[in-house]
Amino acid sequence: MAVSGKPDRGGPATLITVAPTGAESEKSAVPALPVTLAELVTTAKECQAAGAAVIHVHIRDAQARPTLDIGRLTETVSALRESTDLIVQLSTGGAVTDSFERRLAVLDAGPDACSLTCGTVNFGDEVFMNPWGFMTELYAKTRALGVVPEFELFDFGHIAALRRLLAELGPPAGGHVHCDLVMGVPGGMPGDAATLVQAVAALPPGATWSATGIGRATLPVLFAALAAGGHLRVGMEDTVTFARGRPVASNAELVERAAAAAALAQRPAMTPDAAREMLGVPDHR
Ligand code: KMH
Ligand code: ZN
Repeated sequence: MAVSGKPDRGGPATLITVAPTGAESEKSAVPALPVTLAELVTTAKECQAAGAAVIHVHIRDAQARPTLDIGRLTETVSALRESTDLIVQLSTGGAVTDSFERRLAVLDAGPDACSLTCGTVNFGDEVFMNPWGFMTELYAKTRALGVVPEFELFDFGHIAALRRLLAELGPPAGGHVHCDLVMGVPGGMPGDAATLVQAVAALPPGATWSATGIGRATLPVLFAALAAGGHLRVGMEDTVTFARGRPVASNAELVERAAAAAALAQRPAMTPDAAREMLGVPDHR
């Protein structure tokens, strides 16, 4: 798949983020899930070759359980930087069981970028907690350390909270606002075209955005995002089913599919360098 990319904001190229692991699926149930550092690095290289420019990272411990261990996170950032050109975005969401303290400490691993969820949301049978005080503390830390945040928006109220955050605390590190609409979580906004169009209309002026659909929402959200001029996030964090009855074989095939759809839409996959320029991410390699 051709990878190109004029870096102009809102321009023709499509930023593809891969979220390869997440914190929810179990390795025993999903053997293709990358859970070791070696598996993650291999996945990252394959996904870059397929058209990804950003990697959204959750890591696992030696038993393949989600962890925010700072030593492992630091090692992961270094390994991904050495082996790929991808922008390394660490998750500050972690798992629903992670404490605010540990989630704030993620930034000490020195990533290029991080996720920052703009509000609490029901998350299936669980609750993903992001109260205002935590959001502001995390945001202030991103600004102090120069880590570029990506604002994760699971529901419409999160867009209002993002606007308040920017108004009260100022612009993010890098100076540019980039959001990710996470659609189709049970408890968040649904993953359909009408909802996507409404959400995009409510974003702060000048913001760029990607979208991801969870599970069955994957393809409707992917096509709606391309049609509406947005960017894409795909990966096994968000879906482990490629087609009805057919498990995902690798993250790379999800990126390949996204890059093929973007190319068909005449908006080919953006290079990591072009993505750095669009997002205001310094090159730490
Ligand atoms: N694992 C979810 C509870 C993020 O990475 O910032 C939260 C999540 C969002 O995945
Ligand atoms: Zn995540």
